[in-house]
Amino acid sequence: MCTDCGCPPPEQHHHGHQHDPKHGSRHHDHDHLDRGNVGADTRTVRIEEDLLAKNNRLAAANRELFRRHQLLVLNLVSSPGSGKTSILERTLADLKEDLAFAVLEGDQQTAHDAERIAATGVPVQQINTGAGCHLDAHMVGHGVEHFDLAHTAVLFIENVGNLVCPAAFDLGEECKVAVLSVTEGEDKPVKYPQMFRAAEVLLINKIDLLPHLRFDLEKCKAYARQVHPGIRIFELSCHSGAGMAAWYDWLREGVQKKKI
Ligand SMILES: Nc1nc2c(ncn2[C@@H]2O[C@H](COP(=O)(O)OP(=O)(O)O)[C@@H](O)[C@H]2O)c(=O)[nH]1
Ligand SMILES: [Mg+2]
Ligand SMILES: [Zn+2]
Ligand SMILES: [Zn+2]
Repeated sequence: MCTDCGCPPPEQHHHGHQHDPKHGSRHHDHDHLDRGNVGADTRTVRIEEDLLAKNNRLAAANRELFRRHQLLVLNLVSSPGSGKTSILERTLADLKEDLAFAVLEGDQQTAHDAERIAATGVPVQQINTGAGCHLDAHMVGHGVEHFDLAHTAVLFIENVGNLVCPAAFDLGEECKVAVLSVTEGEDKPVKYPQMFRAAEVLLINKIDLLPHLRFDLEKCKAYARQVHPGIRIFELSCHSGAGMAAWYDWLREGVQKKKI
């Protein structure tokens, strides 16, 4: 949770715009919390709940917007460097003729990932969170204002690299897709169970490196299923292309389900 790790609360993000609460789900009201005199533990807990409640309200508005546009929205979560942007680059390059994509890129600083995505020709918007360690529903609600959602089938949200905080924040997505690369150690699902419980899908990336590592793939999958029975697991390498076809089939299936 942000209040534990010290990232600034959303209300420190000031707006130069007005929101019209009557104007559908793209616009939301901002009943900013009074954060004065935070000190007592009970008050801290209370604010944590309020922040999450506010986030959940904005996430519900995002979800309604995405539903209206029959949009498949996937929230990519992982530690830094597992290969989220690389998986996106390869996926977009391979599927962009068949499916209309848009990408929201979350990072504390820089537009490096947005530049990598822009090179594929897919619409992309960078969100910099500054000291913040996760994206929240409010940032996503504004981020998607830059896209033509009526002509988009899949929105990828690349979250800030962090296996802890993004687990707690609903963005209005269809589901979280966790990426774990084989260089990170097979025990991460049991060390960060909240994240792997929150994710419906797990992409085990960089399997091209397995011959060089001591990484027990079966144990990793067993750990993931221990914290989340039924989690959907794909083993792949976006460098070699191994296993990408099954991930693409899952994506296409998800898009089809949205059209029903
Ligand atoms: N060997 C190998 N390296 C990969 C693979 N996917 C990503 N990488 C490398 O991992 C590093 C981090 O990738 P990046 O996509 O920036 O990760 P992100 O921080 O999760 O977005 C880069 O040096 C990539 O080239 C893969 O499938 N195999
Ligand atoms: Mg990235
Ligand atoms: Zn945090
Ligand atoms: Zn706003």
